[in-house]
Amino acid sequence: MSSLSERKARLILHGDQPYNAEPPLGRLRASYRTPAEDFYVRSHGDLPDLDPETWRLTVEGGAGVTLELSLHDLRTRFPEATVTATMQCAGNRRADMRAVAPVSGDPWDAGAIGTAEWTGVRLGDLLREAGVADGADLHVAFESHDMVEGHPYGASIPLGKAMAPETLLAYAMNGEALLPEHGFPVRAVVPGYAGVRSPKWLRRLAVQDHPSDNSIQADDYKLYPSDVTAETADPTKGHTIDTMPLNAAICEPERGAALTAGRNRVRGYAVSGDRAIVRVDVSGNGGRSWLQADLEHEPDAPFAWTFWSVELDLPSGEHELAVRAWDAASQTQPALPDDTWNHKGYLCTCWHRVRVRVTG
Ligand SMILES: Nc1nc2c(c(=O)[nH]1)N[C@H]1C(S)=C(S)[C@@H](COP(=O)(O)O)O[C@H]1N2
Ligand SMILES: [Mo]
Repeated sequence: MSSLSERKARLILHGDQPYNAEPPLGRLRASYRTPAEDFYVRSHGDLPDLDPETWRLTVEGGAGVTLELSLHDLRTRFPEATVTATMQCAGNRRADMRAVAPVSGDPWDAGAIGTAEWTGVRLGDLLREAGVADGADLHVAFESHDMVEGHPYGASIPLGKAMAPETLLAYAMNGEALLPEHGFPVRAVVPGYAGVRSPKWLRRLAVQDHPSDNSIQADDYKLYPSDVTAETADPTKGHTIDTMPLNAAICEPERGAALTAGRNRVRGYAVSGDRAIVRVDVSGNGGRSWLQADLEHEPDAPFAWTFWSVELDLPSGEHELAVRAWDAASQTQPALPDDTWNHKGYLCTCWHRVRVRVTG
């Protein structure tokens, strides 16, 4: 395994402590499954250094049942499950929103996203073993080993999503043990939900009748209307970001690229929390006209992104390329970052626009 500092050097760094970084978009688009060392890292606190031999997961289930599981227990007491799914930060593409008006948080480009083959155990299998029944109006609250402003990281998901077959406690990513920055030895993977609900470095989980009261769950990752400010935000009124909305990005060419007149290939990704991508439109003139891209999607991976590509015939001059996707509910994306601007800069889903200069 490469060292953490070697891996950091591969990525575009937003912060060192906490460590936050994303890959260049061309590299992100190079493989459908993102290699672990090219996968964005979003951390709120320290990167815990955990010993897999002594690591234990405490599970507080229904009816007073408490399980204490080692990594060996997870691997041997439950069937192994593998899911190819996209993980995406709610702040992906925040930089575009920041161009409208100031927002808090790191200025992520379109690289706070990645897709991996996650292997572990189904959270539902473990919860059933802990005496939890399907269907009740309950929540699964996770607690992690990293410390965020003096408290352990914590978040929760509704029990229904915890019981869904796609939701895992993962110990491997693309067939290898998790890297330390991606949650070694065990993290949650909640496909279709914002990355914040997939806690890394798990320590404990509990079934309870209310969402986690950890500030990550209770205060952060809420969607507000555009007239709400940091001073007026009331977290009890903000919408909790769970399922991710429809989004798409151009990965190649990169912003400001110098191209040669004629046919140029444009490539990117499209993604929707829990719906299929049915169409991707690409424009070479800022959205005045559109061509349909070819789509590439892995079969049997409903929670993974769609790769797309199209050839545009570009004359000399300055052009604005744009992309918008359509999902299985026939919905598409807003045109401008202004349309959904919020002071936290979450869920920037407007048409992704890339200016290029074409000569010759
Ligand atoms: N324990 C813990 N889990 C966490 C986080 C964190 O800071 N601590 N960040 C969350 C957020 S906001 C995202 S987007 C994803 C990012 O996962 P990755 O760093 O493996 O890409 O992890 C989530 N799980
Ligand atoms: Mo995130």
